[in-house]
Amino acid sequence: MARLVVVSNRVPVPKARGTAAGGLAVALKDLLTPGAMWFGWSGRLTANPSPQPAIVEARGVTYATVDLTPDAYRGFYVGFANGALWPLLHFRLGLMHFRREDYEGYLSVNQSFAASLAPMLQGDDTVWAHDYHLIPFARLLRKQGFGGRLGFFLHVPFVPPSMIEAMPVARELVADLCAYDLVGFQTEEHARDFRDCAQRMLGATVEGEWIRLAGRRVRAFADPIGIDAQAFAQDAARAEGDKEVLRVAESLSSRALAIGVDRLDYSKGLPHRFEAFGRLIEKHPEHKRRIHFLQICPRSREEVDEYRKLRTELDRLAGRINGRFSEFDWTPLRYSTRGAPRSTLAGLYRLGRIGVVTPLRDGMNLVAKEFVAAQSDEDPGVLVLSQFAGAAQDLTEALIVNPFDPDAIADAMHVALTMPLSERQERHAVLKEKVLRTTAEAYCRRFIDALEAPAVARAA
Ligand code: GDG
Repeated sequence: MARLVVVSNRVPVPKARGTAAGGLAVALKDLLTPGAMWFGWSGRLTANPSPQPAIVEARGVTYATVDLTPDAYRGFYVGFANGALWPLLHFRLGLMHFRREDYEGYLSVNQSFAASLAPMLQGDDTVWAHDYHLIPFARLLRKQGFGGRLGFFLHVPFVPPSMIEAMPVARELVADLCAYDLVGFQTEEHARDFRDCAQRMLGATVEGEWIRLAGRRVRAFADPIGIDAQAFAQDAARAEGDKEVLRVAESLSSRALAIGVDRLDYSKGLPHRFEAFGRLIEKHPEHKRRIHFLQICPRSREEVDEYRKLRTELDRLAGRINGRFSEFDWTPLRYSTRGAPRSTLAGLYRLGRIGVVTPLRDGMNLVAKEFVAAQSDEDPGVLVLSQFAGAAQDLTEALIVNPFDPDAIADAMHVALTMPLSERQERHAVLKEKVLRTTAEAYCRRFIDALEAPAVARAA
C-alpha cells in the first residue's frame, strides 16, 4: 500500500505526552498509522522561516511543519483564505473582500508548501490535502515533479457557478481543483455545484461524477464526514461525573437546558439564534423561568474584521435579551466566548434538552452529530437543525428549521420542549443509529479507497 501524506493548513503536532487534539486529527486518527506523514504550517510566525520542515515523530507518524512570515500569514490566511474564500463559499458575497495581493500571497504560500514537501516525497506516495487553504496545491506540487496520486477534501460548502463568478479568480480556482485526481465534498449538492462550475466555466465534459478536461479525468464525489460516535457517547456518559458538568447540572435547578456550541463565526447563525431564543420566551411565556440557553462560542479568526464585529454584535444582543427577560433570580441566556475541554463539552451536550444547531450555511457541522451521540437513550434531548447544514441531508429526524427565520427556530424549540418522551426516544434511536454508522473512519476509508482505485489513475 502507498504511504499516506496528509497536508493541511495547520498541523496538530502532538505534545510530548498524549495524542493530537482538534477536529481533523480526531477524524484522521485511524488513517495515521505508523509510516504516515502530516505536513503543513506549524502555527508559528517567524521573520525568516526555513524552507526545511521541522520534524516531530510520534507513534510512528512524521509531523513535518514549516513556519510562515507575518506578511505571508496576513495575505494567505487572513486575507484570501478567510477574508475572501470563506465568505464566498458560505454564500456571503457581501462579506467577501478580494484583494489581488492577498491572492498572490495565497499562491506563494501554496508554492512554498509544495517546494518544502516535494523533496520528502516518494513517487508512489498518496497525498491527501485538506480544505480551502490548499486549492492550488496540486498544480504546484505537480510542477515540482510529483507523480503520485493527489486528493483534496473540501470541509466547507461549494457554490453554484452564478455565485463563484463573483470571485475575480474563480476560473483559476476551479481549474486548480481540477488538477487534483479526486475532489471530495460534504454533500452531493456541493459536488454537483463544482462539476457544474467546471462544465460552464472551463468547458469540461461531465459524465456522472467524472470531469473530463484537457485529456485527463477528475472525479468529484460526495464523502460526508462523521465522528467517532461510539467513543464520544462513552465520553459523554463518563463526563456526567465531571466537576464542571456537575456544577452546571446543579445550577439548572431542574430547568431545561438548551445548548449551542459553535466557533464564533458569522456562518453559524448566532444573532438569529439569540433572537429566536428571545422570541421563544415572548411567544411561549410558559417557558419563562423554565429554561436556560447556554451558548458556548470560542473566539476565532479575530484578525478578520467581520469576526470582531460579530463579537460586538453578540455581546450587545446577549445583553439585550438578558436585560429584557431576566428575573432577579433567573438569567435566561448564558453566553461564553471561552472554549471548554472536549470531555466537559460532551457532558454538557448530554445535559441538553435541546441542541440548537442553526448555521446559515455549513459544510457538515459536527456539533449536530456530537449532540446526538452524547444523549442518553432513556431520556434523550432533541436536535433543532438548520436545513443549510450538510448534516441535515442525513439527520432528517431532527427538527429541521430555516435558520434565517427566528420564529421558526423559536417554534421548533417549543416543540422540542413539549415533545412526549416516546417521540423523543423514537427520533433519537434513528439519529443515533445514523451517527454510529457514518463514522470518521468510514469517511477516511471511502476517500482513500476512491483515491487509490485504478480508475483514478493519473492522466487517464
Ligand atoms: C469545518 C466546517 C465541517 C467547538 N467549540 C469547542 C469545541 N468545538 C468543536 C466541536 C466540533 C468542532 O469544534 C467544530 O466543528 P464543526 O463541524 O461544527 O464546524 P467548523 O469548525 O466550522 O468545521 C464544518 C467541519 O469542518 C469538519 O469537516 O463539519 O462544516 O465548517 O467538533 O465540538 N471543542 C472544544 N471546546 C470548545 O469550546 N474542545
